[in-house]
Amino acid sequence: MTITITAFERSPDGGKGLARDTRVRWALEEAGQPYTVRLLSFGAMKEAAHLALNPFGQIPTYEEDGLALFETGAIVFHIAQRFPGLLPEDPHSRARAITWMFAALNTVEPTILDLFTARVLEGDKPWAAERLPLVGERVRSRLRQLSAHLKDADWLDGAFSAGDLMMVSVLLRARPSGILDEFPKLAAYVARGEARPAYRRAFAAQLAVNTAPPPG
Ligand code: GTB
Repeated sequence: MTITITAFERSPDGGKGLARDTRVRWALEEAGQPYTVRLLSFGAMKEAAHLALNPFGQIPTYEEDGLALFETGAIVFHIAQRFPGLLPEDPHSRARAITWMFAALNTVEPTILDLFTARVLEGDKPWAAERLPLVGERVRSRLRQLSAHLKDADWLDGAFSAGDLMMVSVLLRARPSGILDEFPKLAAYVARGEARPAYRRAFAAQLAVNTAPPPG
């Protein structure tokens, strides 16, 4: 069985691990599964061959023995179901870990993406100064709630799971704004995720791609 994922040939973040292939690489590393990476230019992502894998022309995608997936939620969930190490065996604990994956993607990530849009993509618009505090406050509200749940625990629900993998991946995107560091328990939670050997391997692999000299 060969697993192939797609990633940016050159990520806009220069290899800080913020592009979404990092969470898929991390899941594969946690599961101990080897994988190969097909690197794509922005142009190639919009060509028919890639659109057949992801109709939205985005990375990452995941291929394994005739199965093709897109959406990191679906990909990480598939990896976690297929291989041991990312979801608990006990049915209730498993359902709760899956709930945290959805919470990361549906309840926390949208606020953080809005903040990125407001700060980076729309930062020069005339209305940006008015909008930014509102968007920032929505992120703070979610992080306050998440921090109140986590308290001083290492992980969201007992042992590390795909729920933590997804939540840490999502929270990392809030760090450049400085808001993550306003919540020391969450900043420490993210640091625990980043310290995991599997995360470090995933981060190093995407960094190597993004710091390699251009081909030719
Ligand atoms: N919901 C989808 C998923 O979870 O898989 C979203 C996938 C997605 O947004 N992919 C982005 C993409 O392909 C790359 S990760 N964008 C190109 C396009 O849409 O044409 C998003 C991303 C990009 C850059 C940074 N960065 O520079 O920090 C971080 C994250």
